[in-house]
Amino acid sequence: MGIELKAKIASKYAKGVESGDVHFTQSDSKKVKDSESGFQYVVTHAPSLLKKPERADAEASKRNPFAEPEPELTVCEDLYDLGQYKLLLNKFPVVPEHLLLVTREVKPQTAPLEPQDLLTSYRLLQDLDDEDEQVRNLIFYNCGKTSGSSQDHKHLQMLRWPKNFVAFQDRLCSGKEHFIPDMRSEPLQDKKLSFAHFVVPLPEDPEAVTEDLLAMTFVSLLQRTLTFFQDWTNERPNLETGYNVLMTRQWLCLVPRSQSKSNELDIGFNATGYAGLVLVKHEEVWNKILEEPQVVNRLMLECGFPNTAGVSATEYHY
Ligand code: B4P
Repeated sequence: MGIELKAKIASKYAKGVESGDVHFTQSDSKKVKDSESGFQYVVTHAPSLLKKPERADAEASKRNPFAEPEPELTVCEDLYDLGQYKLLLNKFPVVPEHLLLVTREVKPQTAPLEPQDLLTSYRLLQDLDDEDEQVRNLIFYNCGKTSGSSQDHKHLQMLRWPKNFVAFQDRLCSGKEHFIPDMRSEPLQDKKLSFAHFVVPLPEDPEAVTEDLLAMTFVSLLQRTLTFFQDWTNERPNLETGYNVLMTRQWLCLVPRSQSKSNELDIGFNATGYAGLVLVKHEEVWNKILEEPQVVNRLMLECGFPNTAGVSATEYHY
């Protein structure tokens, strides 16, 4: 299935670009290192995204593009014959072959992931990753307005991981075994980062990654994530629930979000930002981040919540 699906995606994408149905955006990318935390970021500058008012935002206000997606963008009408998902090409990619895993039934983008969403995502990763070719993918879910999502129909996204890029989640999970966080064991969280994030390594053996294991792991991370929206209700009563879910074959990560855009600099983040993949549209923001990569950690906090590393679940569980 993997080889067949890869070929289908590649051919659909090539045809889509040629016919103009896929609007690929050219960009520059640079890898930078934050000298304070030691973390890497891949910063991508795509200024032409600013000049395209006709793109996703404008479309979002007109119609639901996922209810009846363009056939030219549809890779699978019914992915894996489950009767649940369509697999589409992103119409406005910055990275080639950017995919969308869209529910066939109309569901809201504020709904949590279901066990089958998680297992299907893992299956896609298994089918499209290729260790020999150093091809790795990231699946992500922007849940709620503050998470950076712009379309309300439930969808996950899949992006090819930049070559030789090590995210903070990779460092955190390196050499660690899978576990399901409970009252005695907290998810992994890196003290050096400013913002709250919850990470669990996934089993190395794909056979061990079952629907139950993914569901239990996700729920344990979601419980911690939702705590923030209860704890902050006095200070910010209008705070909407929002969070990002990030998954690779190696780990699952949730990040609670307080806002989609920074006030300090003109930049917004979706889940990819919280893997260290920072998309920039404005030239001055690009220059600022290249000069001072440490600013990213500060912006992430502004759009997230303070790190809770070292705080046990009993202290902030509800
Ligand atoms: P959302 O979850 O709602 O929003 P988003 O990906 O954050 O993209 P947004 O639309 O806010 O654009 P942004 O300027 O941040 O996902 C909806 C997705 O549906 C979008 O990706 C959109 O392109 C796509 N879409 C809209 N209409 C469609 C249609 N008719 N058919 C198929 N797909 C449709 O980002 C611009 C682009 O860069 C987006 O594609 C985004 O996903 C991508 N991107 C963001 N950060 C990135 C990063 N760090 N690296 C690479 N790409 C990145």
